[in-house]
Amino acid sequence: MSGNLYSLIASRFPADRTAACLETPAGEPFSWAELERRTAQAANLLVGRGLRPGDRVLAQVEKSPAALFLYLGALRAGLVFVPLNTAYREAETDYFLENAAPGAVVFLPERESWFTEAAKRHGGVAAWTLDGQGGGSFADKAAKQSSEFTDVPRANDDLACILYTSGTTGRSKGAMLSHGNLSSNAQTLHAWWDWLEDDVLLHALPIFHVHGLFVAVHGALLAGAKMIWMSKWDAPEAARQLRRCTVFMGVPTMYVRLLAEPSFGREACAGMRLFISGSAPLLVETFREFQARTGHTILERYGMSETVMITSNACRPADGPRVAGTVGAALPGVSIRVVGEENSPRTEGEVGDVQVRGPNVFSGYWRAPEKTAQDFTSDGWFKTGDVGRLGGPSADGTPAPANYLTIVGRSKDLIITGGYNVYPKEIEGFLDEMPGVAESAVFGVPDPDFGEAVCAAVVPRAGATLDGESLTAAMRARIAKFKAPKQVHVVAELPRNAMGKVQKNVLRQTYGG
Ligand code: MCA
Ligand code: AMP
Repeated sequence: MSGNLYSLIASRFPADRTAACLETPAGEPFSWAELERRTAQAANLLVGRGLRPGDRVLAQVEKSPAALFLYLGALRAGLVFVPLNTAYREAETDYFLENAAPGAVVFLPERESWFTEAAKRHGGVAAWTLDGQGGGSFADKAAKQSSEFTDVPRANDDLACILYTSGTTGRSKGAMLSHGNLSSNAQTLHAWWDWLEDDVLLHALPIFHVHGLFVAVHGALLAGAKMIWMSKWDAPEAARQLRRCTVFMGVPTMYVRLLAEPSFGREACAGMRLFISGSAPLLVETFREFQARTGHTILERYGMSETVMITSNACRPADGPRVAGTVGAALPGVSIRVVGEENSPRTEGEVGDVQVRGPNVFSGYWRAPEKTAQDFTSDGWFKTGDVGRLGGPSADGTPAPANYLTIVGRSKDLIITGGYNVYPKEIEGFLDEMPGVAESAVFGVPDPDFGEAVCAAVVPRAGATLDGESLTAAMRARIAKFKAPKQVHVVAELPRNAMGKVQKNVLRQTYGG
């Protein structure tokens, strides 16, 4: 078998291809045979348009079974899949098109005129639409293709995906993930989380990030297990669907919202085996309330776009405990270390920078060798930008196991809102372009629903009058809404320290109440 991730996954499909691999919440099934056929048709269409192994396929599409088949079809054809958040607006998407230089784009029908024009501007790449119901020009053309396709052989190092992750310097960087990175992590998680063919995963996450596209999808497919495919998050619906599921993966906001459903409790979770949380810190209160309401202990794990999954609490009691407030131990085959100045090792319980090494770690940022070099140590460890400690006290005061990581903060200036990452530098760049703005500072404030909410302070230019509400509205029209500040405060000046650096902690204290 080649190193093509799809070939690995396909080698585990159940013998009965008439069984359902996906089902919509309303019960419409999609069989394993249909997955094989539709992914082959997608691959044939892409290859037929002249795309060659290594070419990029950029997709900004709603979540649907067809969107999943497009991703898997691109893998089969040896192409590099580049998924984009549907919330990104034109100003953001144009940069991704230019940077990724794709050979094909598949996009939301409502953006057709913009994409068609942009595709021409970026060198006349193949351009198709795909809507949330699985219709559009991509689907129409794919349906006419052969349903046979021989997977293109791939080596472990060959790229499978580029995931854009915002950068501290402003523009997003494309994390290059190989077939080997994704296959190794999928197999590790398969074993560590005890995936079974009988499992049924409630898939309620978006499929343009690591959590929904890799951790959830690869987990279920590699087990030959069925997914209930919710196209959009809806807490009451999720609570209903959980009754026929065994595994759920979500960001902390989803757990907070499930707990806000008065009828959600033990009955809804009676058949459940495993609840997993990640992408943002799970509050100890949420962990405890969930335990009390459902009898289930959430398993928290930690990862990044650049590394896929790094650590996890234990699934089986024989492997260890699930400790509130910690993200568990390094996964088998993955190494982590916590370091101080000049990468000097920290002792147990001491806080430092978290670094990672292993077959899961990406090879670098797309067309950005300097950024890649900055983020690796000379001895090959990737600097996560997260700050944490191994061992030390856990939330209930007892010592956490010595190999368990607790994330206590970040050295990178990053806001995580509802599981989405927002880099203040990028938002400050957009705010500074607004008429009348002299300078701005973007920071996160605590939010009961999203964990953190994006907030901004702006200083007007001399003689200009600014209004926070108008600026909030202007930002919502220009960039993805989850990135737009929920509040913009107009201030005479930004608080600065003696070195002239903006004191975001002061802003957080002032506006975080
Ligand atoms: C939606 N809104 C948000 C967010 N989501 N605002 C801030 N932060 C957010 N995350 C805004 C919308 O713009 C809208 O604004 C209003 O909230 C309601 O929008 P709606 O679409 O109804 O929201 P929702 O569908 O209920 O979405 C909330 C959500 C979603 C389910 C929590 O944000 C989500 O799916 N988050 C998961 C992200 C994820 O998959 N992260 C994994 C990254 P208005 O009403 O004003 O118009 S991978 C990763 O981080 C690593 C590798 C890892 O470890 O997994
Ligand atoms: P992304 O850039 O979207 O891949 O997000 C990666 C970042 O999400 C990590 O560097 C962490 O800061 C954060 N993250 C992911 N999982 C967790 C977790 N369980 N607890 C705290 N932070 C997390």
